[in-house]
Amino acid sequence: MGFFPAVKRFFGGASAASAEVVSGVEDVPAVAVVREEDAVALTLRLREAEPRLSIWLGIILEGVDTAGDLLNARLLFLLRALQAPEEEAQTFVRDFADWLACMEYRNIEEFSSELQYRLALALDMEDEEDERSRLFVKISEGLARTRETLACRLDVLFAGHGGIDDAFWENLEEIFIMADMGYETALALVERLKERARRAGMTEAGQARDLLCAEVEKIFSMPRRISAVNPPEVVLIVGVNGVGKTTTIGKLAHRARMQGKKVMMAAADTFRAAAMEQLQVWAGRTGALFYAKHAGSEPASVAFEAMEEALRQEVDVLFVDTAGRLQTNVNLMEELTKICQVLGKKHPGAPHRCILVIDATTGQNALSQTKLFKEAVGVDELVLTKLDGTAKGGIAVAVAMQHSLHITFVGLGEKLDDLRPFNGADYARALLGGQEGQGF
Ligand SMILES: Nc1nc2c(ncn2[C@@H]2O[C@H](COP(=O)(O)OP(=O)(O)OP(=O)(O)O)[C@@H](O)[C@H]2O)c(=O)[nH]1
Ligand SMILES: [Mg+2]
Repeated sequence: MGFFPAVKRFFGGASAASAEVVSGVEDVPAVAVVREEDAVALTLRLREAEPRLSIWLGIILEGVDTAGDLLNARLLFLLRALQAPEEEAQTFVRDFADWLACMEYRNIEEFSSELQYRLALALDMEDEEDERSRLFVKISEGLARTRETLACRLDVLFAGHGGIDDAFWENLEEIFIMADMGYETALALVERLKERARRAGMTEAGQARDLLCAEVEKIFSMPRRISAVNPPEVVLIVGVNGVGKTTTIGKLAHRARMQGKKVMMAAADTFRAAAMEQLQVWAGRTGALFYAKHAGSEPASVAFEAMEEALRQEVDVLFVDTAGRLQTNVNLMEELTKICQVLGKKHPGAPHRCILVIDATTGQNALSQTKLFKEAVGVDELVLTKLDGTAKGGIAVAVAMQHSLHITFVGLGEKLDDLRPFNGADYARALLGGQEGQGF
């Protein structure tokens, strides 16, 4: 649920945006206002514009180059135009201004993407076409290297092969292996495609792309789950060293905060003092509560006490950060099992979500990571980070196919807004090529 109920309609009432001085809400400093004549012009332009967040934002930000009063006034104007409750609109603007100051961002290019992201979350507009296409562009960029090895070879095969025969399937299998899917996955995927092609009565290689896209999309579609929890929701983050666990907590906490939730982070990575400080910085950036003990404390005891604190303070979500560990280190994997046990003892059902973070630039090792973490803590979902780097896109297919796990989010960079919900259809399209808007 967003700060504001899903605002999909535009300008429901006549007095959508007012040009009054902001006052009357305690602790909120007066915000500069949009001049009366500008307000009229803006209102008219917004009303005529295509109803998309990026377009509205483009209009509102015209002539705004830097952070400051003008930006705040225009944002408030847009939120009022969308009939956001006054207090929540002001909180949004104030929080954003505070964040800009904290990050020392001044020029609009430094923060416009974050601003659109925050608005999309707060207005519950993230699944709109706009946001999805922004995500698609980013994923496509990250998968550029894989596309060279996969989509281009597929193009050659599909265009040049003519009829479907054994050599076609062998070529396809080789292409999958080269795209980091691994032997087993490549073999299994080809078998599934053969079956699909037989059922569809397909005889020409040129028809195979749609079939392949549909199959990959199917691999990513998982059965629905119960997402309701007994609060606080407890999210345990695990994974090997340096994959982006702590950063992902920061990004997930940011999303939760933008959706109006009270968040706590627990530093159960007690291995390094720097790891606790890193998490604390993320807590500061996102406005989350933070729980830590001294370096070297037992991780399970930190988790237990943080759980107590989260219950006491009635937080909505508790994120538990853990130290990176090799999946083959039995002692450290047992430590994770213990963390799960103490959380569950204090709060039935916890951890409600155990997220395995996988670095998308990793190759086949991701399969063994998934297997062993699953055995130790019963992984519920995967987050795939560093898709913006030289990602090995095929690994997502391999992991999802062999372990039947939801990939819920993808990391597309180091900033707060660089985490997006995973969409199997978009990912398949970015990975396998094919025409934009082909719509599978
Ligand atoms: N490009 C890119 N970098 C990322 C992404 N996620 C994390 N990083 C970077 O990866 C590095 C490691 O991130 P951390 O969040 O510290 O990783 P970690 O898994 O907590 O590491 P340990 O706690 O040491 O095991 C940092 O430099 C992050 O900024 C991503 O999606 N894209
Ligand atoms: Mg970490």
